[in-house]
Amino acid sequence: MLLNIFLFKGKKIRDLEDLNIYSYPIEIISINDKILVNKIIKGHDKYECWQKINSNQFKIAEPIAQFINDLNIYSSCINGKIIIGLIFDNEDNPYDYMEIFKELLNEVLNNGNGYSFDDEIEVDNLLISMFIDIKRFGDEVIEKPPEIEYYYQRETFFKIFLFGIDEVGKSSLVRRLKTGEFNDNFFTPTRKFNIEYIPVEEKGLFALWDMPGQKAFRSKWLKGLQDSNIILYMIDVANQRRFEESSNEFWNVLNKNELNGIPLLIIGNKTDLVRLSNESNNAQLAILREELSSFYNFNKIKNRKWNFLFTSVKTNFNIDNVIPAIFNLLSS
Ligand SMILES: Nc1nc2c(ncn2[C@@H]2O[C@H](COP(=O)(O)OP(=O)(O)OP(=O)(O)O)[C@@H](O)[C@H]2O)c(=O)[nH]1
Ligand SMILES: [Mg+2]
Repeated sequence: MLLNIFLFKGKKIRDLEDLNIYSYPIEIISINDKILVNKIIKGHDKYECWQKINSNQFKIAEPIAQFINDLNIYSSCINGKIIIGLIFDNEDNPYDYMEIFKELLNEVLNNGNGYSFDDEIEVDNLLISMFIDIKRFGDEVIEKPPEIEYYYQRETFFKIFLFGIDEVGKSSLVRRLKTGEFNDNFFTPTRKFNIEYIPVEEKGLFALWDMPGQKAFRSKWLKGLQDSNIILYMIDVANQRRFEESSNEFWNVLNKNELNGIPLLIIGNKTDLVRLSNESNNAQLAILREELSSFYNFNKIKNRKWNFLFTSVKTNFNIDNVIPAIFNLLSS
């Protein structure tokens, strides 16, 4: 399984004082690991990597495999200036990934659009999109954990894409579904794509993609959406101040043509924070539902099956209905 992707960049790659290291999704290699960094760079010494390049095309050297400090590293050198590498689980064979690694690099760098390594956002995007593509290739083509393989064979593997602005309760929902737990003080904004596998009895295996909701990460949502079987959009119904922002983000994504036809479940979470007098819960929720509907223009949702569900991850309200609601949409 792919664990990490990293990139070294500097005016002179061998000058560690001037070297920048980027990684995704976690920092495994730091500039302070001088010996490790040096060894990775030196690994490319013997090969064509450091030759001069005289063309506009990026030259991507054959990747080399190294095993350093217990890390299974597979890296390639680009134009003698940049090293991009993958870190795998120790038991993985990096050569299984040779073709896809080279192909993806070529696709991104030599597509005629003039890739710039000077633009940090481009570098970030390169790492994230390659990470996702290589990981997907690994999960789907090379090594499926037995459990996942079983579900693939039975064709009951579902990718569920969960998004929404920050702090609405997405990660809390995933944790609730996976472990049954909820922790009030568990406020840890998600910073990376979080993928949890949840087997659902007699139905199949859910791969729940829990997206980070903070502004800086929203441009990455579209990266993760590919191949989703259903999309889930979560709203914090108690936080009216952010309805407008949330509605804008909702429509930004829904308006993408490639998502036509993909079913949608909208989850109105944190009902426990909306003051409801117990006896008339249903009537009050119906009113709230109407308000949300007109605010978010739910009536404009076209080209897909969709549904709406109120929940409280905190009190467990309707949590048991989340998976049935998903299956209803998937199976009709
Ligand atoms: N009262 C109440 N609090 C909730 C509920 N669901 C989640 N929370 C709390 O809301 C906060 C944010 O929850 P998260 O699950 O981290 O939110 P998120 O949508 O994953 O946020 P990002 O990862 O930043 O996008 C946490 O403190 C949770 O405990 C709920 O139903 N009711
Ligand atoms: Mg989260």
